[in-house]
Amino acid sequence: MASNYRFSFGPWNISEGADPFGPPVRPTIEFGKKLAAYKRLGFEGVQLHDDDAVPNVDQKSAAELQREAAALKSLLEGEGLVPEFVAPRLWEDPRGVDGGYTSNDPQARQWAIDRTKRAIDIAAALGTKLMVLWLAREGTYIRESKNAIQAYGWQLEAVNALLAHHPEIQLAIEPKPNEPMDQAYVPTIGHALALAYRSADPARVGGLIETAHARLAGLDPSDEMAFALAAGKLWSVHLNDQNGLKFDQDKSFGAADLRGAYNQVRILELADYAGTRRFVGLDVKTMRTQKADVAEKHLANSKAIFLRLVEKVRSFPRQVEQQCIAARDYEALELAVLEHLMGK
Ligand code: 3MF
Ligand code: MG
Repeated sequence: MASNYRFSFGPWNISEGADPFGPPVRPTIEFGKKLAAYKRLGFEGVQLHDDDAVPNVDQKSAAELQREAAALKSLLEGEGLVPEFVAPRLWEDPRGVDGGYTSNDPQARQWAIDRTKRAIDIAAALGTKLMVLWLAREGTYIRESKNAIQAYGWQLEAVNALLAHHPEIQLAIEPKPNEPMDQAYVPTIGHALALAYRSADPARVGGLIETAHARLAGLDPSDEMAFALAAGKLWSVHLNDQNGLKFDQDKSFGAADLRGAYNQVRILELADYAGTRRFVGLDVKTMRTQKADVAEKHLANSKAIFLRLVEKVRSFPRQVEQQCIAARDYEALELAVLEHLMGK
């Protein structure tokens, strides 16, 4: 049965559209309406930024945070939904403009840590242990603007401060090599896990691999996943697709590289990722200029393609694979894979 995976997406995956050159093409949809889409589209998990969960996080008292997070928890329960993770949205605040944890400004660094502690409190109140850190602006536009050695030290100090804030919280670092920065400080899962093992509690620091981010780093997403899986540290994925080295496209899963998508599913199957009960997260956006009435299809389509690829992985003739590997006949293996994908 290919139905044992759990799927999630974030409210930002139903979006206004637009590109840097044009106006919005779809109306804003309020959070409550987006929540209603989850069950309709066959999703159980909700990925949340801290301010998706509690708007204006910085202005709220601890009691307000608790109350609003508790209200969201019951709203989600009412819809039969589970919060997968909370991620601090540092990159949209003016204080985070030059990075949070690695800003040259000590006040900005302190704000980033404090804000993330609030995000942790929200996660705890919602009943999830998973905190995702996409280190959006931790990096530089020009190398001369920061001392990168010092910045990596600050990044580690921030991770340790967050681990100390809550004894059970788990940090999944979502590496991305660029955008919004020219160069990010933690561009790959190798960097993320090196940081994890240098932290005060390596068991509580892992990773999340996004297909497009790995592609932007010139790496194979399935091998990035494998690196984390081998260490027991793949705590979520953001499946999507990316057509070459350009802006982060967040295309539907399999849309640009179907065989690459197959290989990501294959590696998740080899690791029995479904058995871990961790979510298969999507981080997909509909095409920028699509009209509102079709602007949810990318989510259902990505999930459907994933499940079709699970069937493809499970039905691949193992004997052929073994024979080809034993004979070191990779040409035959490649043809068998292509024919299998094309349905011969
Ligand atoms: C950017 C991303 C982000 C993260 C999200 C959760 C807006 O490229 O992928 O999506 O996934 O912030 O950490
Ligand atoms: Mg992502």
